[in-house]
Amino acid sequence: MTSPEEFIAAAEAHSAHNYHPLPVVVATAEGAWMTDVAGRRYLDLLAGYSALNFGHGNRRLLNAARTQLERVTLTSRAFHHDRFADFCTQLAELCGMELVLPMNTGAEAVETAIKTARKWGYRVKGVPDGRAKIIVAGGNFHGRTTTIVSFSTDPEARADFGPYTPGFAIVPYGDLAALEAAVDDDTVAVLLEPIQGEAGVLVPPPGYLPGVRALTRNRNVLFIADEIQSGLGRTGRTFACEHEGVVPDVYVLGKALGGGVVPVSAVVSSREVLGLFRPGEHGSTFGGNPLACAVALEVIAILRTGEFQQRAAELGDHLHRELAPLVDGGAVDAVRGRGLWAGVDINPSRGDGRAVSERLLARGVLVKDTHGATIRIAPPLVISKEDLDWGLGRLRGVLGA
Ligand code: IF1
Repeated sequence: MTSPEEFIAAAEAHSAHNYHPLPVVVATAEGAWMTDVAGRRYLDLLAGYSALNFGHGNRRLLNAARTQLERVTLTSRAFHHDRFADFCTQLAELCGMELVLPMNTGAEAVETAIKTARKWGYRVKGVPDGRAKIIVAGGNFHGRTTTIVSFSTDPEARADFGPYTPGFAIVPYGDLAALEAAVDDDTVAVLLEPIQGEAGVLVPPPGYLPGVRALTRNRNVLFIADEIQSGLGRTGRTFACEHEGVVPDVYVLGKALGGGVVPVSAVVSSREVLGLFRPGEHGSTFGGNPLACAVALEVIAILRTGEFQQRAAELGDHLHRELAPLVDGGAVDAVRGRGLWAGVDINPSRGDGRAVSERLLARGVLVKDTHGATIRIAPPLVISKEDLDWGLGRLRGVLGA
């Protein structure tokens, strides 16, 4: 039998080292648990960065995929197929919007949203050609394409990838006055994560998102909400914007839209905005393919019940009640988040995020560190309270709390 070390050595010998994975080699997974090549089980508190909201091996999603695999998996958009209309109709309805432009990865959907906003700026708002400006927040993470990293504030994400795409302005996240000052006649959109994931699960100050909504409406600027990680149940609502009673002009969705089975992403907006595209102006070989639509239709059906949103809200309250005392005990400097999603800043006396992640790995729990001292907790929304408590017990143990 091949040992984990042999798998890892072979992977490192033949792949680019653009990741530094934890030393675990997963072979199978079910629900909130993964099993490695040696048969050891791990509680998954990362859920593929919220792509696996509905759990590993979700029966409904696998059955939808299995059925579609036997019918047709790809037609390209050169032809229609019989799952496309339902997918677009039902996703638009879930979002309370009119049109859908399907893509595959989150970054592709963000790039699509950027092109959409620019086109709207020139064709509807009347911004002079080439002058469109999009405002983003410091600490943002929207993907890794050269245009997206052009407006990243993370030196690691940007270094060596210039020259950078112009047309973006960066303001501090949560600072409404700075945003207001940055909006000018060439501004076509504000692009924000309603909760910043990579930055450490940063929830903006109450009133911020409603302020962004009012400002963008008053200044004829599109409000684009990147809900790729925060959306589709993670925070206890279908969309994180809902917690603040905000409906953006454009939703950017991904990750859990494909349930962790296939990459599915989409831009969802009004006819005024997405209706501007003409044939040949944008597209993707796999965007809106039959297999993606079949799985995403099942995701939408699951979300329509509200069951997972309710679970994430209730179990998320429990999660945050259990994490709060860690701050008082000195093991943790801060806890942030909403629903079944938390960013935990480890006190340096207990080690950095990577060290804590490795100690948790040794105790059967998988988390991911971000930016040194923070670990993210984002289990599949199917996790049981007992398993969540077991995982939190392991966290207390490795923190000496
Ligand atoms: C990796 C981070 C999280 C995202 C938001 C767009 C995208 C993402 C809000 C792009 C993707 C993933 C990428 C993944 C790790 C993970 C991540 F650490 F990179 F930043 F979740 F916080 N908007 N986030 O969170 O979507 O193109 O990846 O499908 O390893 O790069 P994508």
